[in-house]
Amino acid sequence: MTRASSPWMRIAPEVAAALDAGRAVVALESAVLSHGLPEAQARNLACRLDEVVRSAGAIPALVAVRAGRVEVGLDPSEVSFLFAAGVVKVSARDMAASVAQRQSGGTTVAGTLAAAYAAGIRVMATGGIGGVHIGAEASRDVSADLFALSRFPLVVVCAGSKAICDPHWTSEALDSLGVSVVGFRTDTLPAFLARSSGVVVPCRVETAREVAAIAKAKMEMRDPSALLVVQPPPPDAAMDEKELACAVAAALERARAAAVGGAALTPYLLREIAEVTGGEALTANLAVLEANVSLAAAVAVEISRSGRDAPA
Ligand code: PSU
Ligand code: MN
Repeated sequence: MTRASSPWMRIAPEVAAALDAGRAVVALESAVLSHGLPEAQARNLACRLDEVVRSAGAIPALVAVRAGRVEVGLDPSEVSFLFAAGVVKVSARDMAASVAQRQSGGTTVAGTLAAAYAAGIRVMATGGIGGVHIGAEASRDVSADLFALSRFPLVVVCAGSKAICDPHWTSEALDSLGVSVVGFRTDTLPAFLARSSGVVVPCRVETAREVAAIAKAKMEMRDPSALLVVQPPPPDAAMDEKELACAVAAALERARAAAVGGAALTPYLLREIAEVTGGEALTANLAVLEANVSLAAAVAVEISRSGRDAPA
């Protein structure tokens, strides 16, 4: 199959060539760059994640929307537009409008899944997915990431749902949506920056090859949903679960007092949590992203090795 760019989507030549040849490609989200981290860290992170994917033998495909075009495969040197004024956070619901209205934006997991699927990419990585928010009984705030995971058959590597979500409710929602969750060297759902939420995951694997085998089985069954691989943060960077919960509670309190809600809530809370923890959360966040991208690249390499003859 030849991957054609279109008026609304541009697939970088290197990514298109890799996909055509059945080589490993890893899609990366960009909302974490535009809305999740301070600019200096985000710029460094873009370079670092690019290197991590390449050193594992895969091709990175950073996804974002630039002036109304969905870019699949941005070079780290091209990310400046993500830090300009007016850059939006592009979730699944926002994709068409941001294209039609020529906006620029960082894509969330949901937005990235939609673009990566359209481009033919099988694997993506992120830090934490959006989930069912703490306080959702009143706010009804449930991330579109969960529904996107039920619609796009990619392997998605994460460290659970972001810190401001409830792991029990998020796990129940994934269950209801039929999303397969696999613990990578863990029996429980990680709590994003802390190693465990205590919520048991239904399946455990030890190697990237095992993940690839499950992904292949899902593909052969034409299962339309994602395979969510959850990996705990590296031990040396992981935060204490209680300390993290305290920082989240403090940040939520401040958000309530400042009446911040909707799509602006995550970026606000992340800033607050970084501040409350004196930067510890930021360091852990960067380590989590790097570890997840590394695992995603290893999985993509295994899939390309074993699955060239699998049905598309
Ligand atoms: N987790 C983080 N930082 C982030 C996000 C998650 O620690 O920036 C982003 C991801 O892009 C995720 C999105 O897909 O937040 C979910 O946003 P929402 O809850 O508005 O759907
Ligand atoms: Mn939300």
